[in-house]
Amino acid sequence: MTRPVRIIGAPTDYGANRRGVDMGPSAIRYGGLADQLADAGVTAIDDGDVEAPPAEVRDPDAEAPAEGSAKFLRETRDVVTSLSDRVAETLAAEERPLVLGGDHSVAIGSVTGSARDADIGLVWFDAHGDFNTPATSPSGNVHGMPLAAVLGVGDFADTPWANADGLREENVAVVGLRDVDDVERDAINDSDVTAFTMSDIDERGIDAVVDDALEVACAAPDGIHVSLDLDWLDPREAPGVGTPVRGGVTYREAHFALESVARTGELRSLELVEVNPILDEHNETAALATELAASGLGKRIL
Ligand code: 5AB
Ligand code: MN
Ligand code: MN
Ligand code: MN
Repeated sequence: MTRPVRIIGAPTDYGANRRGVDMGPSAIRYGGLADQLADAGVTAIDDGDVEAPPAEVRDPDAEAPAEGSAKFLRETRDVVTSLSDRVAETLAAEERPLVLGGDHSVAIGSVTGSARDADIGLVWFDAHGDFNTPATSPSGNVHGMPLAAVLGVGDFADTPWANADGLREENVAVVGLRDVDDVERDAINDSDVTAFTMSDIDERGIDAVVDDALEVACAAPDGIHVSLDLDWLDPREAPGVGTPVRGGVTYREAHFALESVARTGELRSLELVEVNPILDEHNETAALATELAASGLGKRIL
């Protein structure tokens, strides 16, 4: 782990219904990120946040979009475009981006930036598939669409700013699914993405499932991006998220998974998303996110 880590905050809530997720970057910093990274032996530089004006300032009329659309898509485009540049510049400087969300729509920026001039793999730890498109989304919330967006699924084929150049479905693994919409399910099954449900983890254990997911992603030549939605964990461990779903992974399973990521030596970029301090209990979800980042970045116990 010689590459310095560059922390980039993306304080958005455009993609989610529940306000407060835009305070995620400060909550994660306040939750002890610098100490955790120092503990992991990582040199970290905090680059501050990309600009993301509050939703009210940007587009007061966008709360009620027409059916079959996506809320705040223009605002999302502006933020993820600058995030994408920051991530790509960080990698060009031989540093490793650590992106702090923000709602999960920020992944469009992280992944497109990481996959610029590189063929990368992607591991998506999440309760949800995030495989909706504006046409299929039941909510219009873009945080339910970023995986489809970066892969150019459906309407997103015509949305170049959202598509990741160097990412193929064959190198994408989703882990921990337990809440998937009907049309989304068909789209995932029709794709070449490899998806593991919580039942797969129940049946085979976290180690076998994460090994398989990492094998899929690490088949790409230029390293992997890991996108960690905190709702991947059980809400008892991670209450501070906007869309909690019972039956998630435990504290230890999550650490083990991130430790497995570190062991591959292939981690190219990492992001922590969907931490909502308004819904959290004493900032524990943010603190947990910092711990998991340390595990992913190679914190050693012995
Ligand atoms: B998250 C839902 N599928 O599209 C939708 O937290 C939920 O980034 C999306 O995983 C959850 O609105 C998005 C119902
Ligand atoms: Mn989720
Ligand atoms: Mn998500
Ligand atoms: Mn969520």
